[in-house]
Amino acid sequence: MTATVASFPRHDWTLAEVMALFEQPFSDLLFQAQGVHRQHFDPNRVQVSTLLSIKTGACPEDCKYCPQSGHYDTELEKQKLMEVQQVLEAAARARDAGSSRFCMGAAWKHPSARDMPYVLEMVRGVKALGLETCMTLGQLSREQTQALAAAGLDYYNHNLDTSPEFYGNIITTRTYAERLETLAYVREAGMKICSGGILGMGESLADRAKLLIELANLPEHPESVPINMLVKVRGTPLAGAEDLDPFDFIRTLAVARIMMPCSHVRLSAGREQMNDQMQALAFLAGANAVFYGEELLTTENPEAERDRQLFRRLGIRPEERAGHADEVHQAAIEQAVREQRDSRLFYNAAG
Ligand code: SAM
Ligand code: DTB
Ligand code: SF4
Repeated sequence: MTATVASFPRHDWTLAEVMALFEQPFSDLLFQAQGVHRQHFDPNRVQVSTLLSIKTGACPEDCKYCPQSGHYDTELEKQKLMEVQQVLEAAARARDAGSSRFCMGAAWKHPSARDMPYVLEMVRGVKALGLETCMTLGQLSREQTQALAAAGLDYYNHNLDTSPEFYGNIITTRTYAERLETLAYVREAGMKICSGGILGMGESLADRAKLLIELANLPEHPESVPINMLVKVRGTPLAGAEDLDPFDFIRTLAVARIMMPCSHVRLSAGREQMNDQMQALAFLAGANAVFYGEELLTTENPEAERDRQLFRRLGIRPEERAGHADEVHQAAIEQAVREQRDSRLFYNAAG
């Protein structure tokens, strides 16, 4: 028997309730999650974002999963902050390939005052291309957050990664409280939040439940909830982590969908290691966003062609860009034309 859970946004989830969701038989859980999903979304639309690493490697943080941490020898090619023009060229390519959002990531503990003007220029430029903008730059001060919002940044990605209890096993150079503070600044500045975590780092089922509770019990749910499957990178302390049971990964997507019914749940890192059947199950569990393009930040993502074929075989269409209510009418019309062209382009190459 499937427990009845109201599918409106709640912020008072208890551990017992969430554990009960996880412990349901797999089919009951997926049925419930798909029911919630259909109350709030077109089940055959998936939001597509493209990632770009704008500053790569040599990060002072010691996140045990991350190929970009300067604490581990991962044979990664380091790269200084990219030129603004190069970033805009990559964004234009992502737009023409059918992405609606461009996410720029930097391997920083926090942005420096010297780098901020370039970062703000990137936001303005990507926005002017008609794309939604997202950045993930580490910890932000209140002033930096306000400046990013003023430049037109739509989303800030800042993951909680795991439960507060397990956090210290994975990262020792920053605290959970600091992560929450940055998220609060992002909200205060009126931006949308992208925050989620990683599965497969040796955490328990209760840790997964507690991560989702942290996210769902925020004053407002993050608009985007990335659920990453650990990509095991040689040289990182988690390179030899035990494989995650694929059904446990799918269960977590389903529970996230039920707990945050109006959020986009993003099937994030790890898709390259998943077969098509597993990705189809992820969409059935309520995942409705992915990263699109051959590379995540530094590791592989499925080839664009493989994704186009998968979407076609499953009858999935990419979500169109959100309309900008504050833009003039003419700009809205031009955007609609571009969107039509972009979604055609997304399929054309698949023939
Ligand atoms: N430095 C910034 C920060 O940590 O907030 C932004 C970039 S960081 C690479 C963005 C996110 O990528 C991390 O929070 C983590 O969830 C995810 N990530 C990094 N390495 C990963 C890996 N090997 N497997 C899965 N997810 C990973
Ligand atoms: C998120 O949660 N996953 C993305 C994005 N936010 C920035 C990053 C995944 C990184 C995977 C490892 C890499 O490619 O370096
Ligand atoms: Fe640095 Fe972010 Fe990687 Fe942590 S996850 S080491 S903060 S780039």
